[in-house]
Amino acid sequence: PLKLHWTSDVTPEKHGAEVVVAGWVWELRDLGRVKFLVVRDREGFVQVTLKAGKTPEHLLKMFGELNREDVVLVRGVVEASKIAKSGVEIFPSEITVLNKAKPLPLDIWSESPDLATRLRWRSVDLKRPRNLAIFSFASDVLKAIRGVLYEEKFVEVFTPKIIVTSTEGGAELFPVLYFERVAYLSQSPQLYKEQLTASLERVFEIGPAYRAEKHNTDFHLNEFISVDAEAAFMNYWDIMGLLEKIVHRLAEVAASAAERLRAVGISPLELPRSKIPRVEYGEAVDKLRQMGYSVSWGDDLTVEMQKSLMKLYGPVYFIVDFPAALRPFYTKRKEGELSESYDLIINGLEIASGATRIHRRDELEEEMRRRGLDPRLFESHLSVFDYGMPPHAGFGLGFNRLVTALLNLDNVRHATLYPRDRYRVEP
Ligand code: AMO
Repeated sequence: PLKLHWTSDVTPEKHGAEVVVAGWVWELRDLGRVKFLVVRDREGFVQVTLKAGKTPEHLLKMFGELNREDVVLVRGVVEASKIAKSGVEIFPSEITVLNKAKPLPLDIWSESPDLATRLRWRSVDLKRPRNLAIFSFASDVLKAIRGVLYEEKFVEVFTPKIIVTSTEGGAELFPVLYFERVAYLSQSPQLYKEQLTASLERVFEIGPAYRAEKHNTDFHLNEFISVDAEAAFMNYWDIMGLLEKIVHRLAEVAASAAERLRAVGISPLELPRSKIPRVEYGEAVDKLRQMGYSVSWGDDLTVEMQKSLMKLYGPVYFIVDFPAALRPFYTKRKEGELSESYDLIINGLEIASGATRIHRRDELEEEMRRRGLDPRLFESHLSVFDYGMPPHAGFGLGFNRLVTALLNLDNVRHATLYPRDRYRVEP
C-alpha cells in the first residue's frame, strides 16, 4: 500500500524512525519560518512540521497551495516533542498531494450543523472525528457480538431479503416488483432462522431488515441492521443468558473505547458486569402505575416509561413474560395470557426482543388463526414443522439502536451511516 503507518502508530517511542502516513489535511498554520500541517486519518491526527533550513525548499513552497481536506501522503522522520499536541511530530522529506479537495459544503472542524444538513452531505460529515469514533466503536461492538456467538457454537448464515410472507405484521412491508409478481423486502429473518434450527441448530445473521413504518421517530429507521440468533434446544431464559454474556462483553468494549469517545464529547453508558435484572411485565406495569403513569395491563411500554424504570432496575434490564397478545404469532404461550418472551432494555430503549417459539405445527396454526392469519399462506414454512422441528428460542437485536443506547446518543441516525427514513432515501 501507499500508506505504511496510521497516525496512531506515530508515537514518541518512534523517535528517529522514518514513517509514511497518508490522510487528509485537517489544519494548516503558517507562522513564517515554521509551518504546521495537521493530517487526519481514521485513527486520529498527526502534526507535520515544516521548518525553514530543515525542510526541503520545495515543500515549504508547496505548503501555500494546500487546502483543507486535500489527500496527502507524507514521508518523514518522527521526533518526540514537548510542544506538539500528541507529544510527537513528523519532519517531512516528501509530501505528495494525491488529490485536491474543494471547499467543503459544511463545517466539520468546529461547528456541528443541523442533522438534516449533515445527512444531506453524509460522506463529508463522516470525516468528522466524532463520527469516526462512533463508527469505529460500532465495528468493535459488532466484532464482540460475533465473537460471543461463535464461542457459543452459532454458525453465521444469510437468508433471503426478498420474501413473500410477512412475519412481524402485514401492513409494514415494502413491495418489490419481482419479475411477474409482487414480493416484499424482509422485515426479519424470523421464519428462516427458525427453520434452520432443524439442521444447523444454532444460527445467527447480521443483515438489513426493512419496515415500512410510516412514523418518523428518533429511534425508528425503515432499514436497520438486525442481529438475529436462533438456537435449537434452548428456551427464552437460555437466550437471555446469551444476551447477558453479550452485554458483559460489550462492557469491556465500551471501557476500552471510553478514552477515544470522551475526546470527541461522547460519554459511553456504564454497562453492568453483574447479573441483569429480569422484571416481569406485570410487575413493570404495577411499578409504572405507582409512579403515576396511566398504563394498563396489555399496553405497550413507551420509551419514557422504560427510562423511568431505570431508576428501579439500572440502565440494563429484561422485561419478561409479556401478554401473548402483544407478541407475534410464533411466540410460545405460557400459562394464562402470558408468553415465554422478553425484551432487553438498554438506556430506556428496546434493544432486543425474543422468545421461546412454538415448535409444533398444530399449535402454530392455531395461533395464526387466532390472529386472523391464513395458515395456507404459510404452507412452505409450516411444512418444515412436519419433519423434526426441535424446540427453539432466539433473539432479534437492533444494531443501530444498540450503538445509540451505548453511546448515549439522542437519535438512531447518529449511529447509522446512511439512514433510510420516511423522507430520506438518498444519499
Ligand atoms: P422486533 O420487531 O422487536 O422483533 O425487532 C427486533 C429489534 O430490532 C430493532 N428494531 C428497529 N430498529 C430501528 N428501526 C426500526 N424500525 C426497528 N424495528 C425494530 C429493535 C428491536 O428490539 N423477529 C423478532 C425478533 C425475534 O423474536 O427474534 C423481531 O423482528 O431494537
